[in-house]
Amino acid sequence: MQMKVKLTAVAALAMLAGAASAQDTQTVKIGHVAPTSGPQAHYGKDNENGARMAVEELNTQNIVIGGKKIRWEMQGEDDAADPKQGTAAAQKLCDAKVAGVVGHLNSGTTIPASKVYNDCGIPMITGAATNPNLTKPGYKTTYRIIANDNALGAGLAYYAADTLKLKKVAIIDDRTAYGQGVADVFKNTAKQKGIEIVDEQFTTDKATDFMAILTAIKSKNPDGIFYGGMDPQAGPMLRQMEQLGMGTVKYFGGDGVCTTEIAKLAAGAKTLANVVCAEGGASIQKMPGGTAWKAKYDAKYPNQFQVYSPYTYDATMLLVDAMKRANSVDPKVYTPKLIESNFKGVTASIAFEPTGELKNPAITLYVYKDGKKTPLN
Ligand code: ABU
Repeated sequence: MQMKVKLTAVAALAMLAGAASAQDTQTVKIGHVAPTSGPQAHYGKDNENGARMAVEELNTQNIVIGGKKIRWEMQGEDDAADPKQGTAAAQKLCDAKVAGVVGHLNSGTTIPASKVYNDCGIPMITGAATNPNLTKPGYKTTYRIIANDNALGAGLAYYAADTLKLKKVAIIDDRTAYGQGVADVFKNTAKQKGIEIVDEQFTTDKATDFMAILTAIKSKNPDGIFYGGMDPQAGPMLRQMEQLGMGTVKYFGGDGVCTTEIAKLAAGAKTLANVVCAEGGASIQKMPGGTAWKAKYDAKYPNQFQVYSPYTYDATMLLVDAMKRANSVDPKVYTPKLIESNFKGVTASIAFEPTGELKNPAITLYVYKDGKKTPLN
C-alpha cells in the first residue's frame, strides 16, 4: 500500500514537471501558400523551400518570446495558382490560427487572399506577387518585399527604347492579374518613349499553343515582343517563335519569365538568347547575404532554385523579427511592428512605405547567355 502511494506521488510529480515544460514551450505556425502542384509547381516549391529553410534555422536559435521558448512550424498550402483555391487556402490558414503568412506567389491569388487575411487579422508578406493593386486597399496586414510591376514593366520599356533602340513592339499577355498588369505598364511606358505598339494578343496561363497569335504578330514585323505571363507559356512560345522564323525578335518579360526553368522549357530554342527579363531586387551575387545563402539553399535543395526563395526566406524571418520586437506571437499585438521594420535580410535591408510596399526597391535585368540566366546590371 505504502509503495503504491509513493509511486502515485512520483507519477504526479513527473506529470507536473511535464506540464511545466509544455507550458514553457509554445508551437507557433507560419503559413506558406503557393502553387505546389500544376504547371507553376517549380516556382511554388522553390518558394516553400525558402520559407521552410527559415523555419528550420529559427528552430536552432532557441527563440524565447513572451517568456516561452517557441517551436516554429510551417504549414504549407497549395493554391495551384487559382484565385478560388487561393482564398480557400487563406481561410484554412486563418482557421488553423497561424501567426502569419508568407505568400502567395501569384498576384491573381494574393490580391483576393489579402482580404481574407485582413478580415481574420493575420499579416501576410509576399516576395513574389508583383501587381501594384495588392497594396491599394490599404490593409494593415499586407506587405510586399519585392519591387512591383510598375518598376519591372517600366524598366524593360526604358531598356527597349533607350538601349536597344527598338521601334515596333507587340504585346501578349495571359489575362491574369500579373500578366495583364505588367504588360499594361510596359505598353504605356513604351508608348511614352516613342515605341509603336504594332499588335496586342491574349492567351491564358494554361495555353501551350501560340502559333496563331505569333503568326498574326509576325505579319506586323515587330522588333520585339513583350510577354506578360509565366514560364510554362514563355518556354513553348520561344520554341514556336523559332519554328516561325522569328529568330531575331527580342523577347521581353517580367519576373514571371525570369526563371532558371525557362531555359529547360525553351528546349534548346535559340530564341532564348533574345530574352530580356526584369526581376525585383539585386541579383543573388549582389544581395547582402545572397552568395552564402544560395550555397546553403543549393546544398539543401539541389537544382530547385528559381526566383523567389530568398524572398520567402526573408519574409519568414521578418515576421519573426516583428514578433520578437513586440515580445508577442499574437498577430493583434505584433502586426503593428511590421510597418516599423528595419531588417537586414538576405535580399536587402527591408523597410516599408506606409502602404506596405518595400522602400527603395531595386530591379535587375537579365539575359540568357549560353542558356544561363545572367544579370545585365
Ligand atoms: N511576379 C510574377 C509572378 C507572380 C505574380 O505576380 O503573379
